[in-house]
Amino acid sequence: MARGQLILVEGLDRTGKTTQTELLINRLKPNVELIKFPKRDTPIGKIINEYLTNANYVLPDQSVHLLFSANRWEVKDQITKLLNEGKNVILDRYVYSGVAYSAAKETPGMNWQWCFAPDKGLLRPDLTLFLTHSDSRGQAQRDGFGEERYEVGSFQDKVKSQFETLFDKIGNPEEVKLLEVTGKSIEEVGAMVWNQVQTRLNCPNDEFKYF
Ligand code: T5A
Repeated sequence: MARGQLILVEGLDRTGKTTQTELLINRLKPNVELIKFPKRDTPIGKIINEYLTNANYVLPDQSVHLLFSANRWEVKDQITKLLNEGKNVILDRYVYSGVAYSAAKETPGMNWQWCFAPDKGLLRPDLTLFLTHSDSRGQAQRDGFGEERYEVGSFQDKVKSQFETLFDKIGNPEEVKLLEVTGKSIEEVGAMVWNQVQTRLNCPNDEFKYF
């Protein structure tokens, strides 16, 4: 049996990742599974959730970074099993978010290389869609923005810059597609996403690749 495809939807906060992954799941049902990172229902995920939602919860930047990475390693075998069973797996955030948000803090010693090191060996997606925008103020006006720790406009600009560095350094241009969402409706973004996913689904499945 051919393995499933690993498709990642990345982006800044409130760019519509969850909206788009849900649309994708509906299109690909029943042969699909969604995994959202951080996966907040695991023991490690519960600590991450507390950190993100409680501004008074103190953790060193290094510790929280390693927790986010450990949260991905917790689920690696589950993802591999699903793909081997022929299921397509949609990821909502993954390694690139892990590196970009931590490196954007500009904590001494935590450059992108340091942040990337613990994720080396995780499965590399067959397709990565990065939802990007040219105006962070537009995202800040969307429902819910500002409720969690990293949802601050100036920080989001640094995160965006880190994502761009990362795609340049560790992203394969054949696998990473940047989708500009500024001023586009949910349906318009959905059409761009589906176009890329359909193209990928028509490609033959090859060997697993790893970061
Ligand atoms: N993080 C994450 C790390 O620091 N390290 C890591 O390793 C990982 C994995 C939580 C935080 O954790 C950080 C990054 C984050 O700061 P999260 O749970 O994914 O990560 O949090 P959010 O990015 O905030 O994700 P959300 O799910 O809340 O936002 P989405 O998914 O980008 O946006 P979505 O789809 O929920 O849409 C937001 C609103 O916009 C509307 C929607 O209807 C909704 O109201 N919307 C649109 N409106 C107009 N036009 C469009 N095209 C729209 N698309 C959506």
